[in-house]
Amino acid sequence: MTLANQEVYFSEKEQTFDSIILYMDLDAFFAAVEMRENPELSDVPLVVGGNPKTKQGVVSTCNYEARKYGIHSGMPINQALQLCPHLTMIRGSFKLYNEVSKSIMKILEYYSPTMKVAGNDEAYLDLTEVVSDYEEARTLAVELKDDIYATERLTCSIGIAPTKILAKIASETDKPDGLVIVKPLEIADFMNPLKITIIPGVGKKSAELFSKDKIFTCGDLAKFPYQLIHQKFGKYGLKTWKLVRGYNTEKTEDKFLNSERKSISEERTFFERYKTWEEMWIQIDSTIDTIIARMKVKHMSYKTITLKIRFKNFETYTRAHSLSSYNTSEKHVRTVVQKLLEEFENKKPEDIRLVGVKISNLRKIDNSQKTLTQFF
Ligand code: TTP
Ligand code: MG
Repeated sequence: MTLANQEVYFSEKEQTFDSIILYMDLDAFFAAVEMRENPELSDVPLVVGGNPKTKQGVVSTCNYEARKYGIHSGMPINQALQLCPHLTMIRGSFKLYNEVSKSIMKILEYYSPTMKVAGNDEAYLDLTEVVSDYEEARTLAVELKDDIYATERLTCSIGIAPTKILAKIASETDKPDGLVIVKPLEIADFMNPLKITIIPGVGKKSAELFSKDKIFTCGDLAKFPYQLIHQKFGKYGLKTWKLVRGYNTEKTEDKFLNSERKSISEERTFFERYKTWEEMWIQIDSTIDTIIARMKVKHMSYKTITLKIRFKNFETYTRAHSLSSYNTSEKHVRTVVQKLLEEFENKKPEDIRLVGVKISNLRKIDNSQKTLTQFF
């Protein structure tokens, strides 16, 4: 790529590439945990999710052996079985996944004080203040991978780049067990050959629309005249155009990475049907465990607790309760969530599709406060 070309990438006023962000995502998370627990499953195509008896439900995830048959997350189990009749199916050990997730996040915390948990098996670390260059970031990433493997016997894929989105994309280009680094001057060479669908938010429909203008790769879109983008594809097109050039379109990125978080939340979608409230509570309770663990790591106190509940017909309710003062009590979260759940007692737990719990109105607790609370 010529320097002139590269200059275009740096010309936008708001754009700087001086952060070093690491993104980590575990490989085939649920399936990898199952393979670790039962080594005889390692070489067979395996899916987690659905009901092995009725052959109903949806694939939560599958191992890389199953992916060779075209199986992927979200696929109905019966379709997966058509693609691979000798498929092994496992309902899933969600409590264990949750414990592993917590343990992984604890490991990550050690590598940077500024971290964003993005899901049960993925997180961003801001390494800007931690390493002096990309070579040091590579060394750190190798250590992190070794640490994760030594502790949990799981592999992960890591991307390192100047923005969150580039780091995520980088990690996706070499799975499983990959480590991809994209330095500022390499952004265009890295992005240009990638299919346009690598950009989050560009699905089949958008790809089809772009293809009418012979836009198939990120490079095709990057060189599309800026003036025509808005005219042809509107605001969405402009945003995607910026993304393929590696621009950081998330206005709050720097702020969120370097400032205190405003809320801690966790949502869980149930592919299983839990027939009793007791079974459902076990799931919600472990969601609360995750939130509390994250709150403790961040030394936060909270004031507001929110419950979100979605039924299979997609009816969604959010119910919040605010306490009169800041609190660090684990028990209070459980009691309030239980209280908020009472409204739904006459509904069938098996109809619940998603439950989310959030604590918000957060405040950092200082050391003098810590000794006064039942924090540790
Ligand atoms: P992902 O990181 O999307 O998938 P993965 O870790 O299984 O595979 P990859 O190697 O491609 O990263 O999701 C993490 C876990 O979240 C996954 O193991 C199972 C769960 N999950 C669901 O339950 N339903 C879903 O639709 C998806 C995408 C994930
Ligand atoms: Mg993953």
